[in-house]
Amino acid sequence: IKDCFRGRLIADEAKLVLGGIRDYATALINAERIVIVACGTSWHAGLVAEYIFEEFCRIPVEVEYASEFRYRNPVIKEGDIVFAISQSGETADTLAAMELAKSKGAIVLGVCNVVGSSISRVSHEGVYTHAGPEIGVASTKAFTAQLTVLTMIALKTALRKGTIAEQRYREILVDLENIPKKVEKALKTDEQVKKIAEIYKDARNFLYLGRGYNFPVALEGALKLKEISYIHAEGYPAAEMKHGPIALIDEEMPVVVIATRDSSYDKIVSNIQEVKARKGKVIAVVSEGDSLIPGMVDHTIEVPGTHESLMPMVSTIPLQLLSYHIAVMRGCNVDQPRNLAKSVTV
Ligand code: F1P
Repeated sequence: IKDCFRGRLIADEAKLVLGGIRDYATALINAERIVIVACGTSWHAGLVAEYIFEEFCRIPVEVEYASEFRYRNPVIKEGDIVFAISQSGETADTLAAMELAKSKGAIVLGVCNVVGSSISRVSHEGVYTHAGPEIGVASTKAFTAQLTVLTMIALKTALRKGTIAEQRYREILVDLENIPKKVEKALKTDEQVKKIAEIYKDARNFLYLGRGYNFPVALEGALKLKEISYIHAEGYPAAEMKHGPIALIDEEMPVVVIATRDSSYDKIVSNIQEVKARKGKVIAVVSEGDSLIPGMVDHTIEVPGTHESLMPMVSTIPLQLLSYHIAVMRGCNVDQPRNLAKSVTV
């Protein structure tokens, strides 16, 4: 284990933000760009990280499916920072992408859950998420833990770079410390989500929409439903709806809209109006106390508010619950979905 992450196993990441990547902290601060490689849910965590790194650190970020990156000839320069994110630490595509990046001179930093896994060994340095074992195949708490680690790395980097004011940094850190309580509260939507699941469990398709930080959440919500309920679901940036998916909307189509209070709130309200005008059934995830959206939609699920960059950790919870309940009601094995492996090692 010492060899994996250079002995910097960190027990409490909240206090030792860059504890796992100290040797490369300066390289990260000076990076001209960051590339993130991952698969599935971890790739969605990478998308959130893109927004966070770009907003706070002003470093350009590209997020690549490891399964594509490894088979093409990507432009990687000596000293580029490549983050590899993986729950299992064994995903073959992610490992191959890391090896490719390393062969081109990149600094490869791992974010993974399983101590001593292959990905931790291939990383130059990295951070363990310590989310505990995922019981099922579909990644859930690993997603939240990946976001926590990546947010802390981005915030600390931004502070050292001087791209975030100290006051703002501290405010977001306080919000981050309050996330566990908010996640607990979001989990209390369980009974309400179960009732919604009962209504839509036989739907053939679902659409998930989000903007900004909630766009990757829409993708993740759709993936969870596909993985464990075998219902076709598409996640889309809400603003892209008018460029195609709007044609799918009718009274048969449940549309899950992640519409928490953030800088794109007014725009997502317009998107909800567009869906309702076409008779789509809207299930909206909103911030506590929202008095506008509940009057416009078919179902609302309230979650506690937080800084918009941290919202994915909270807003993803009811979507995980929705997939879970629909899967159970359809008689699917939520822990071992058909055709899926916990570690995709081929
Ligand atoms: C990536 C992943 C998971 C998904 C399933 C298949 O795994 O796509 O996100 O839920 O388990 O593998 P990992 O690299 O994060 O372990």
